[in-house]
Amino acid sequence: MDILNKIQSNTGQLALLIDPEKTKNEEHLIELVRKAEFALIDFFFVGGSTVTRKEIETVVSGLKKHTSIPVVLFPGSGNQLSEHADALLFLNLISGRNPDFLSGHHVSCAEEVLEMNMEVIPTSYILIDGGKMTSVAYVSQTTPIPRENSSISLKTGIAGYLMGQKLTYFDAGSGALQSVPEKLISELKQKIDTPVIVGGGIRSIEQIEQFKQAGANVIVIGNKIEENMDFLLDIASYQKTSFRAD
Ligand code: 1GP
Repeated sequence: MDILNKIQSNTGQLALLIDPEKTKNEEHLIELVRKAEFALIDFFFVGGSTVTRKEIETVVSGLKKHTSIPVVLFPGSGNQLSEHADALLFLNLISGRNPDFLSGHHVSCAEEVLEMNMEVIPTSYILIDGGKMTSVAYVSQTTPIPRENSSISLKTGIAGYLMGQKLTYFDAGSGALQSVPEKLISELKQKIDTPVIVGGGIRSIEQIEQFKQAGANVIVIGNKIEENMDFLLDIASYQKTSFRAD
């Protein structure tokens, strides 16, 4: 199954975000993979705001060597590519007005991406204020949408859909103090037929369950697992009980 189909196929799937700048060595990566497999993680996302191409290549190749969990590029710039990944989120940062993140990076890597023959998923990337300045807001030089203003967030999501994006990613930014409001996801899904990814500041099983109930297809967790890899064991127990309940 291709990656977009897999994303669309269910709600409450989990992605583990790996920022290659924070991956210590191969042993560390292998331990992460083993625990992620035990926790039935659905995807690895790889990317970061200031990661080099070499760092991306090293982590993607390492993952492909040690696991069959799909690896999806979540790039912070046009050079965060690896032909070994299974898919690329071709992010359009439509909550911002910085032309580099609307089309500039895309133009600079276009030929290379085409030649890679990889699944490319056009994605509306929408930043929502998460209570602090995040790296993604700083590096992209864009202003996130105010958290309480769901009307702007919804209109932005609908605009992305009308522009032909295949996926909507609401992100409060890595390390956000507050995650995206869950009701934004259910409200958007009532209006348009789009798969939704949500991330930024998700640090508990309760939040994961709330986002699943709201209809999020993929819930992304980065920081919490960087700080405490054993959170994957809590996820494993959650997965067992939630599968039993389904
Ligand atoms: C950030 O959505 C991701 O782009 C994940 O955020 O690191 O806060 O989990 P966290």
